[in-house]
Amino acid sequence: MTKSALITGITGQDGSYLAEFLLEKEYRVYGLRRRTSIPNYENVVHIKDKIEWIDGDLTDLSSLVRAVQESNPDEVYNLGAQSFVATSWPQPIATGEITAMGVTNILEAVRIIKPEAKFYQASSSEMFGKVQETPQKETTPFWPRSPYGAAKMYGHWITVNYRESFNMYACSGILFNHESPRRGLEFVTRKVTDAAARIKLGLQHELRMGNLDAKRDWGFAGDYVKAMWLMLQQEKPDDFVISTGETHTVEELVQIAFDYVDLDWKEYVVIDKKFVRPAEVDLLLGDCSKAKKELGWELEVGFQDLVEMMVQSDLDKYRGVIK
Ligand code: NDP
Ligand code: GDR
Repeated sequence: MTKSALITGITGQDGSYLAEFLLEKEYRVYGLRRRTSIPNYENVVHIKDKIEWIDGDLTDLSSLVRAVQESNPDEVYNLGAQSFVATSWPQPIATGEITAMGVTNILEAVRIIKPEAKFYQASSSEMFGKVQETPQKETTPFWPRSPYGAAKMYGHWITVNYRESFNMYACSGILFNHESPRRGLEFVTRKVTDAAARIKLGLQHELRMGNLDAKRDWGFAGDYVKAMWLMLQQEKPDDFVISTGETHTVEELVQIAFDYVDLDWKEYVVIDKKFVRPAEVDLLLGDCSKAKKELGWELEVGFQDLVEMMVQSDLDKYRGVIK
């Protein structure tokens, strides 16, 4: 029988890869889209006609109730969020309403309309925040360092609570940073790969950056959405860390991107306080052995290949524009 999935955040990076993955598995895919002044289908333009669109917003419970009614889903993936950490300081309340309370809204819609649907919550390694243990795993205590991290921590625990209180099949994936050519331009990987391509082509002359010493565990989004699906195919719901088990500094990221276009990054990168955060997460490094063992999840794309794939994609994009 054809399965149905409802995805919030389908226009974002992960939503687009997950929708592709589920369509290949012959799911009926419903996507929640919110009203924007200019429609944003860049990531899903190639599959737009295969998605059943439902208008709604994570801050509007009534729209979510209708979305669950209309889609009658077997699986619900809650990927929608105000997901940019830096914006969570100037917009802490909106971040809380969407990224924290939005999770309760969608859980309530599922509980009221279709409590037997399986539910995935997009939790984040940002919840670990201040380093207390490395590598970080499912049992590592949380100490979020931003309004975003605090909001995600609420979303994580409310998901666990709905599982324990209402016996719902609700899982939380604690995903470490994952990137792709579809990553938003403000996130550090895409900002760097886009700049390396533009500087190489003479379209930009410098790259203004914040903290180059921060360390992240960066994987490929295409690999990570498979883990989301796997979490909903198990006998019992549970929470899993998804990561590569490698950490790199922002400086290493910059170096690989500029090396790929044969440029010396030191000639172009300027440190600008504007991009330094009020509080930083210094080191993220995940231990995903539980996911490997219990889900059989495996990573396919490594860090260097990921950065080079992104620079190449940005070069191709601008070469197309220049033509
Ligand atoms: P993106 O920022 O690319 O996508 C966010 C999505 O959320 C967009 O589709 C956006 O819609 C939607 N959205 C924003 N506000 C609302 C709202 N009020 N109602 C409904 N939808 C809304 O994020 P990613 O794809 O990178 O991440 C997916 C999820 O995973 C997020 O929850 C993120 O916090 C989390 N996460 C991401 C990680 C990563 O490294 N990528 C790591 C760990 C967790 P629109 O297009 O209209 O803006
Ligand atoms: P992050 O991703 O905050 O880890 O959250 P981001 O790419 O924004 O930052 C990573 C690290 O790079 C440092 N940095 C800069 N970051 C940006 N954006 N711009 C800069 O100029 C810059 N210079 C240095 C940051 O200080 C930080 O240490 C991402 C998001 O996808 C979240 O939604 C997700 O939950 C987490 O990953 C896991």
